[in-house]
Amino acid sequence: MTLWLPLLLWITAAAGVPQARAQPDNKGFITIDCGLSEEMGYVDNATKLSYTPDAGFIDADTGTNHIISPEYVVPALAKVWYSLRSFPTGMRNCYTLRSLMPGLKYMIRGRFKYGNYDGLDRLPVFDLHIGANYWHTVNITNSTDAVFVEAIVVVPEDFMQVCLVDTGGGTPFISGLDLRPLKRTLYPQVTPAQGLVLFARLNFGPTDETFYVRYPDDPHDRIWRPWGNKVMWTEISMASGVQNIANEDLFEAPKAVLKTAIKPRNASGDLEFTWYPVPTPKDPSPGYIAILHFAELEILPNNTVRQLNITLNSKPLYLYTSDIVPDRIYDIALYNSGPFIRHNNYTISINATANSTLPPIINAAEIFSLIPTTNLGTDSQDVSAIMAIKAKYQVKKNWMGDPCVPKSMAWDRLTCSYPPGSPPRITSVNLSSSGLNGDISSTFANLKTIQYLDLSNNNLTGSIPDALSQLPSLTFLDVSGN
Ligand SMILES: *[C@@H]1O[C@H](CO)[C@@H](O)[C@H](O)[C@H]1NC(C)=O
Ligand SMILES: *[C@@H]1O[C@H](CO)[C@@H](O)[C@H](O)[C@H]1NC(C)=O
Ligand SMILES: *[C@@H]1O[C@H](CO)[C@@H](O)[C@H](O)[C@H]1NC(C)=O
Ligand SMILES: *[C@@H]1O[C@H](CO)[C@@H](O)[C@H](O)[C@H]1NC(C)=O
Ligand SMILES: *[C@@H]1O[C@H](CO)[C@@H](O)[C@H](O)[C@H]1NC(C)=O
Ligand SMILES: *[C@@H]1O[C@H](CO)[C@@H](O)[C@H](O)[C@H]1NC(C)=O
Ligand SMILES: *[C@@H]1O[C@H](CO)[C@@H](O)[C@H](O)[C@H]1NC(C)=O
Ligand SMILES: *[C@@H]1O[C@H](CO)[C@@H](O)[C@H](O)[C@H]1NC(C)=O
Ligand SMILES: *[C@@H]1O[C@H](CO)[C@@H](O)[C@H](O)[C@H]1NC(C)=O
Ligand SMILES: *[C@@H]1O[C@H](CO)[C@@H](O)[C@H](O)[C@H]1NC(C)=O
Ligand SMILES: *[C@H]1O[C@@H](CO)[C@H](O)[C@@H](O)[C@@H]1NC(C)=O
Repeated sequence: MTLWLPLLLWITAAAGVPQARAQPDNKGFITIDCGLSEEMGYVDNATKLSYTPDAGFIDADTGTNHIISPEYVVPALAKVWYSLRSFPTGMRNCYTLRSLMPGLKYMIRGRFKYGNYDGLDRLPVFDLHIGANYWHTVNITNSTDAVFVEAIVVVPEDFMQVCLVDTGGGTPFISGLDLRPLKRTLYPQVTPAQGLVLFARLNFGPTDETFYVRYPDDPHDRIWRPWGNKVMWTEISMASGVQNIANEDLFEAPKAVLKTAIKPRNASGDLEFTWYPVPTPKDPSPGYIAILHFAELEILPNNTVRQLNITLNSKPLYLYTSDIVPDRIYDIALYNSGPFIRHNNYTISINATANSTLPPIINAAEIFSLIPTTNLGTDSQDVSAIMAIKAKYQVKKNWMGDPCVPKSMAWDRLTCSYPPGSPPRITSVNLSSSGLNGDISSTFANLKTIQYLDLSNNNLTGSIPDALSQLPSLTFLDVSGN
């Protein structure tokens, strides 16, 4: 029997108690409550994680704060869902998360609950980008839904930008943003060139079907959705669960998730899950990977054996997986490294083998689609320089996100070069008649490939920094009218 997988994740958790906190915590977690008007953060009652207001992660005067309509506020709703920030102006608006470890893997998670905050009852569709790369299209289909969007990516720099992109489908908004560092060994499918976007993360068989496992039961703070179907499946659980996580465990499914499983009600039945691929603007048929977790929870009588045959659309799912025997000590995690062959629909079947005397089981599953993360951001020295210039002169314009990428959203008044295979460079800056005040920043000289610099007709004072004369490519400099 087949069960269709859900596309969205819903969650409600207990409310929080206010408390001050404005820094990433000692676990490296950044947990942002977007649109929170209070200056202080607070501690979430359910997870004991500190939520921070979003003001420190976004340019001043960017977007507007709102709260959801009262009819969407229910007693169990966590505080993070009450407020949100919307972005009625600008094609691209970005959050910047700083003090990261370049080259490390991070899980990034946005949350979205529309709750008719604008009184217009108009459900938006918009895109999310991570730095220079497309991440996901957020398609809000119900005002009540609490939508999570998650990716696991390698962060190339010491910062990460998460951008909301207006694609003409209504005003982008965001309720919360979470960043979690991950051990390098986890999720080997994630490379500098490829990220994972969460499709489903399921905890099979918990008796309490409202219980989402997350931090602290999962030290990585993944959110595991309870999933069962009492008509087709029955639950198995073992109080102690599997004993431990193997050293070389690549996915570290938490014990709280592994200690429950499902098996078919009919002892000669199977377990099947089906999903349709969800097309994206960049990829009509994205590739998928699945990670399946198996651990034996029953004490098996002598002369019995539980042996699984796992198939995808009736073909062996992974190499050597036609005779998997779940272990009582360790989680067996089966996974593919590259995407499945593209299909119109995907059905994973977990059957008992002919030799098996017991029905199949499964404890947990994660399914992801793949996104390329190959778009290079602008040269990091150029980015630091232009960010410093933006900050010094408080340039407004559309100066948000990566300066040169994507080309269609490159910053006004900048010109970039796009050398093949290496990061884009800034080649001209034209800030004429832009109301600039103060001295001419020597930071302009950190734009090493700049050819044109037009600062005419501003209120700049002082002398022209010497360093500008050292720039090898600078052929045009206009400081007249200052
Ligand atoms: C926090 O959780 C505790 C224990 O679950 C509960 O007694 C308390 O009422 C909660 N506080 C708030 C503000 O929700
Ligand atoms: C958003 O979801 C609705 C309902 O599922 C669908 O009809 C629509 O095509 C989707 N829009 C986009 C842009 O994906
Ligand atoms: C939105 O979701 C709620 C709760 O799941 C449901 O009661 C309601 O019917 C849904 N509305 C629409 C328009 O689908
Ligand atoms: C159990 O499954 C077998 C094989 O699919 C089927 O023949 C049998 O009728 C099923 N039994 C029940 C009680 O549904
Ligand atoms: C199962 O086998 C073990 C070792 O072969 C034996 O010690 C034990 O008594 C057997 N249990 C039963 C219930 O037959
Ligand atoms: C799944 O894909 C197969 C092969 O393309 C097709 O025959 C089948 O009808 C599809 N099933 C569903 C439920 O869409
Ligand atoms: C597993 O299932 C496949 C597809 O149904 C079948 O070809 C294969 O023989 C099965 N293997 C075992 C050990 O049952
Ligand atoms: C099934 O049992 C037979 C007989 O014991 C054995 O030859 C065969 O290798 C077993 N198959 C698997 C997949 O374990
Ligand atoms: C800079 O922009 C101004 C106004 O758009 C324009 O008049 C001027 O020619 C530009 N300078 C350069 C060097 O392109
Ligand atoms: C320079 O500053 C003066 C007074 O502060 C102002 O009147 C003038 O418009 C400014 N000029 C430019 C080009 O911004
Ligand atoms: C389990 O495997 C799939 C795919 O090979 C078959 O379609 C199912 O019929 C099978 N289920 C059982 C109970 O044998």
